Amino acid sequence: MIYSSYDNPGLVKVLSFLKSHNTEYLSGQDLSDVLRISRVAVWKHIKKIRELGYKIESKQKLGYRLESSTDMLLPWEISSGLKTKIFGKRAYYFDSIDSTQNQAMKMALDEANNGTVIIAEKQTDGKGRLGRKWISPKGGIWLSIILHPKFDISVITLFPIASALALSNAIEKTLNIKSELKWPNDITINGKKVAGMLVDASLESNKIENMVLGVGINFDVDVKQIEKILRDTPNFYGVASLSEHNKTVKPILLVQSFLMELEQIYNLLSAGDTKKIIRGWTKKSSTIGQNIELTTEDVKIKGKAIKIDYDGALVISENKKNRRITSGDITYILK
Ligand code: BT5
Repeated sequence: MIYSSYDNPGLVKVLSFLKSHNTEYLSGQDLSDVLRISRVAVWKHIKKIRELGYKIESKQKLGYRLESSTDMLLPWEISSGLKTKIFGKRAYYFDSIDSTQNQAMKMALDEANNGTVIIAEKQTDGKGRLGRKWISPKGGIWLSIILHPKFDISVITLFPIASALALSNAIEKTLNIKSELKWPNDITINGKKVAGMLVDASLESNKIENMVLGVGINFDVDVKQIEKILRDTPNFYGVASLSEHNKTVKPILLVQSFLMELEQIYNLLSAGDTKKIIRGWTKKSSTIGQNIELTTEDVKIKGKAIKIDYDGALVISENKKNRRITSGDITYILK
């Protein structure tokens, strides 16, 4: 099942009208008259809206009333009332997909898709960095955003770090949950991973042609089950789910808040204002000041994490010498 922002204009019209009049009952005839569609069409749309998980009460002689919204992250729910200029104005929803990242990368060539969101209920082949697996059952938020950035290639490595800050801010604002940022791209709660970021970019002659940000958020997942699958995988250090801390907020609110925070941070990056991002990240970071062991594809370094640089590189003091590292995984050495 796939839905896009362009599908179902009739359904969206009926739904919007029900939403804006949810304190009263509207008869099929009212809806047909106001929206200028046949009564049969109204009935078909109501049936479909219900199938999508919205609760609609119907009373004889009175008509229909929208009781509650759906939990599905449908395109029109993402864009509805979204206060961004570009991000999330277009969206595609998949009930199941191999990886939203693969799909987004295919669509990224088209400049018109700048800001488009691909979101899935579950992924059958979710990807982490360096070809790793990302476990993506139903209950999580798995999305990719297509971007045609204007910022300089020298700060591209800061982008996933900045995105993690945006998501952590959104989690705090909508769910009132405090999270930590673990270099490079992880978000943790009490030291366990609740979200991860991944950037795939297409570069040409030292310019960013297009870029896809992949974001995996454990919104309401079975932590124990995922931990069982992951125990022996690289960069595994425990799994957290937002639902362990707050069960009352709908996932759509987090998605929208994230898109707003991300657009703001993206605008800062585009304006070259990286200092604000670095300050914000450092404040929420669990990494800076820690004794760490950092593993990259070819080296292992032990030292103290000092700061992140203008491009997101981690500066580590090793035997009193500072080293700049741009990628890798870290573990904290607790003394
Ligand atoms: C990441 O990689 O953290 C990037 C995750 C990006 C996932 C999103 S979902 C939407 C989009 N579409 C995709 O196909 N991917 C993106 P990395 O830092 O390399 O971490 C990978 C490691 O995290 C794995 O080796 C596991 O140990 C662990 N892991 C896998 N699934 C997890 C989960 N659901 N929760 C917590 N940890 C997980």
